[in-house]
Amino acid sequence: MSENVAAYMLNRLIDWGVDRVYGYPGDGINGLLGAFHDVGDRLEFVQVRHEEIAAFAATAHAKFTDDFGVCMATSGPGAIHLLNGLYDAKLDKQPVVAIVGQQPRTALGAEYQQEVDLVTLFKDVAHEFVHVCNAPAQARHLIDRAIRVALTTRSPACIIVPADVQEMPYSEPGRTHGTAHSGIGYTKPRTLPGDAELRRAAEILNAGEKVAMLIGQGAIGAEREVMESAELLGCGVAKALNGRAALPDTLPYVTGSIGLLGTKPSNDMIEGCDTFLMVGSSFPYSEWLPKEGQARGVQIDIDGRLIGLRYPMEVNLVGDAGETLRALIPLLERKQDRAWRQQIEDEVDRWWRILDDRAMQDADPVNPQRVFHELSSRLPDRCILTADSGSATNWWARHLRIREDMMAALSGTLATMCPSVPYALAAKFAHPDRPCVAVIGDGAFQMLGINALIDIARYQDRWANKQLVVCVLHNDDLNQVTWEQRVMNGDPKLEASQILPDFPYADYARMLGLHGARVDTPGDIGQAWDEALNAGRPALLEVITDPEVPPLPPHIRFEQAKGLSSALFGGDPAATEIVKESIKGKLAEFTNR
Ligand SMILES: Cc1ncc(C[n+]2csc(CCOP(=O)(O)OP(=O)(O)O)c2C)c(N)n1
Ligand SMILES: [Mg+2]
Repeated sequence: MSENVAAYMLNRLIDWGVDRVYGYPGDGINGLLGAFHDVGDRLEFVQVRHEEIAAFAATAHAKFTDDFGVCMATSGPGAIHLLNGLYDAKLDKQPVVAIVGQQPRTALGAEYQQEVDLVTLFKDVAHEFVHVCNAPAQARHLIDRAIRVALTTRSPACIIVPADVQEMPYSEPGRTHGTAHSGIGYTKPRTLPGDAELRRAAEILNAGEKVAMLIGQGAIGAEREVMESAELLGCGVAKALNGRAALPDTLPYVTGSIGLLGTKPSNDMIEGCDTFLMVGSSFPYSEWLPKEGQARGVQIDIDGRLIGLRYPMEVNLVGDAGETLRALIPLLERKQDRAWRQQIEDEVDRWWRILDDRAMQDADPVNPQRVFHELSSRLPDRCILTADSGSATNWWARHLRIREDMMAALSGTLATMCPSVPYALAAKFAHPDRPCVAVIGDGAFQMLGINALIDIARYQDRWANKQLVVCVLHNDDLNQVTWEQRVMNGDPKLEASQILPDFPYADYARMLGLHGARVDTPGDIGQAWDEALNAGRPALLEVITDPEVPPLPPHIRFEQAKGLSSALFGGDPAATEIVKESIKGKLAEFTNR
């Protein structure tokens, strides 16, 4: 018997090198699921607790490999559940292919059960490619194109396969009018700007006296080139969150993250620079970039649609970060005057001491900064770090000294809650030999982490290296938003929307057969990290942290200070504690001169 459309599609994925599909079943994809019997262990269906986890995992697969991720869900509700994870891929520019079922063609238009207009549903998130497989002969080019479009445009692509088409016998497209005859394979192009543009860029960079560099995820893999150009330019390098692991924090001129979650050296460097070089980043917040007119700008970005968007650059170099820097380096003159560079290094050195001090200050019961401070020196070699969206993202962005050969990811642009545990799952599947540390707030853990931890428990035996720690910051609060309400809007904490129900996170992990530890004393954190990292199985570290330690930017801007004071005077239930904690943080800056 000839293979059906579903089996053909799976085999085609295998031919493209796919070996894992994250998904969840439903009768809309019964044909595809049945076909997994035909392909045996050449393609694995990794069942996760929620379609959103599947989409996050596929996104993370793309983030942690050079490849694309694949997720699969049933029609209607399953497809809808994928959306948030697919938007994460879209906004962070990751290639993901989503394959979803649909009701049989005979039912469509009949207000049938689970009938959702899936093309319209996916039209925004997968705007580069969303198509329905209406005839067997389409299967080949739909798979080929979805993958190639996802890789070329670095975005999600979606194929919708009605249930009846999945079961139809596959037939190759005839050599007739109205058919397509696609093939397999994709090679990344070398993209490099022209010589004249490179020379203009070099002129600007050579003329500058105080150069600042900002790198993002596009600089991942271009570490050597970034280091060499930073050396020549005598500049410091700030990192957008998605480029957190592009350059080690152990280099003395790396100023760390930028923006609301950023560091003071990054802020000072940007405020003081006369020349601005942005590489592979689309960092959005203009108030943290140089003022218009302050600095001459050069940008390198692979995507011509995005370049020149955040700051009016004099030269926009469309090209791959590594390739373009390699071509630029011979044109750069080494800055003789190293005073600017020295000033940056001194600031960076001082800032790390401030952070150490801040982390060691008392809080009630545990200062969240201490959790990251203790982890930083214990990060295993080659470890993969994942973070969620919440107050912990601030500490993750500032306090961890990322070293060479590590990877890090979070939902940088969508900034959605919940990716951190699904990302960790996908990290382990993609790199079973590497340690992984995921951090997440209690709100996000209650939202989806609880479910994703079941997946970690289930699949743990598959991974050669068992080091996987999920650290939950237990503060009984949706803390990041509580602070945003205070600082941005000047509103006191609204307890009805902000306070979380209690949950025994460590007990829960133990119930799942994992190592679970609960810490409520600052002095115990170091040992708890050691035990969790060496438990011989995945672990959950629950730390009871103080929600009144302000995750404020290094330089509170006037509007934010104004907002905070009106929140405190407006009857915030924690006003006194906040004032105490904020003053302690500020004092650390003055005592570390
Ligand atoms: C899906 C989603 N819903 C809501 C938000 C808004 N939001 C951002 S951070 C946050 C609070 C997260 O709380 P928690 O996970 O407990 O972390 P904490 O800030 O307390 O450390 C919320 C509600 C979001 N980013 N994503
Ligand atoms: Mg919380």
